[in-house]
Amino acid sequence: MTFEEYLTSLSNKTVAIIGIGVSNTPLIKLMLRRGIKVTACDRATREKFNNDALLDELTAMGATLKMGETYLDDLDQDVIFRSPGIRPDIPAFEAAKAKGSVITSEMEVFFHVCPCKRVAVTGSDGKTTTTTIIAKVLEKAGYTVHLGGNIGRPLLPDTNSMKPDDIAVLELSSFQLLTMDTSPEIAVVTNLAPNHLDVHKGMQEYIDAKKNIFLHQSAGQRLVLNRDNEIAYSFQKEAAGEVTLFARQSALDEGVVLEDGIICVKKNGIKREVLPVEDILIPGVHNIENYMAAIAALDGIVPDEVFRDFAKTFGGVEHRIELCRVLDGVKYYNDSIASSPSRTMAGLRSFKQKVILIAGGYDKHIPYDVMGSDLVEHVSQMILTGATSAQIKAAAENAPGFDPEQLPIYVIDDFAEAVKKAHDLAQPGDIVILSPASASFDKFKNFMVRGDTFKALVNEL
Ligand code: UMA
Repeated sequence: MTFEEYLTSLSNKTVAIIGIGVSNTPLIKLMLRRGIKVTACDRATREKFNNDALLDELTAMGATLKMGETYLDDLDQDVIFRSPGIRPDIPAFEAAKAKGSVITSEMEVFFHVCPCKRVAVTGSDGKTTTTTIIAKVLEKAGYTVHLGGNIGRPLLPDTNSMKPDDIAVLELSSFQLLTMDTSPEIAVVTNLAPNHLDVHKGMQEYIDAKKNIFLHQSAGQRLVLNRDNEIAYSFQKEAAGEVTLFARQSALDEGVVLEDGIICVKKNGIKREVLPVEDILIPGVHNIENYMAAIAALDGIVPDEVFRDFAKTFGGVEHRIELCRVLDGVKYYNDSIASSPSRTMAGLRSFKQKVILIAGGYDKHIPYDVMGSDLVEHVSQMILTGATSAQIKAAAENAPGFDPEQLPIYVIDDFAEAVKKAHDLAQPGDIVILSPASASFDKFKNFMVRGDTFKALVNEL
């Protein structure tokens, strides 16, 4: 089905769109422009939503708005789009389904109507950087690329401008994958570790959601898996497509490996050197893994030299170990994207020296003990701010080798004060990094606002 045919099929139907956020807003506008009857719903009250201009615009375009506590009451539209952050099995959706409504999402529909090949990346860590590398390398190789998904841009509204020879490159979250019944031509799983357990029913549901990235593939399609991550590797058993493994640590006879500091592709008994690690500008072993995943995804599609040229100049994605200022010999890094312990651990390990860490944030009910040893090993002073401060403090204090003299910990709830404290503590040559190991929602709208706030505060120092 084309997107046009899909839109036409909605012309005599009612549509509810739940969540007026990044995923859905462009879709709401497009449907209204096509004369489709849309009810746009959001749990935020008008006041809390804090964007009168948008709400007025939607109303002027013909939308019915349902805001606040009762936003899910009496859902009975023919088609209901949910935002990624809303579970598909909430009672309001179940009741609507029983009355005949179809529950779907922007991403599900996009997968059904996308006219070109799709490369999609999921995983707990490394998704955005890997997705960005894949998209930019494909562009350098001459493809027209549409980059979107969890990275922050919905692609469905742009479907009509896509050509069959283009490539859509998508970052997919577990929330988006939860109900997906289609898989991309090339699927990449970077790694899996506990995350989002505040929304998912448990680790198993999180893993099962991720599997939808490849379960609906067919023979000949490609699945890229991380051999070093046991959960990701276990997906091989259920793969319908052809599996390409990558491994920074494990030995492999076939796949993408790291040997003598060079990322190599081993295929049919022949080894090809693709990318020397010293050519990779962005720091950290996790970024070597991100390149390995991208090379596995695009092997045979993009010439090796494109990877080599690209890696030398690509400085990374905003909010991901982003160098934001050098002041009085102190380097300030914004790693606001690090919303889980594993992410912060990867960030800490990418520096050769100990760092001054600012961490803490919204509590997703995930374990923090895992990061204790990394804190002791890689952090010289720690400033904790936000809801998870106590858990992170305990993780450090309970770790083997913890010494309060070697790792002083300051708990400062006010974010701006925490940044000032880091500045007061830092000496020339030091590194200060915001890498919260927690989501941002206790104090900020999202990790981007948190990162922008950090950068603004650092620039005011
Ligand atoms: N809302 C409700 N009811 C709810 C939950 C939310 O009405 O139960 C409303 C909110 O008030 C808000 C709107 O829904 O006004 C949308 O909020 P949202 O944040 O859930 O969704 P979007 O703004 O559409 O953003 C989503 C992703 N957010 C989540 O999955 C939580 C964005 O990823 C993504 O970039 C965007 O779609 C485009 O695809 C963010 C994220 O944090 C960056 N993702 C998680 C991660 O990467 O770890 C999964």
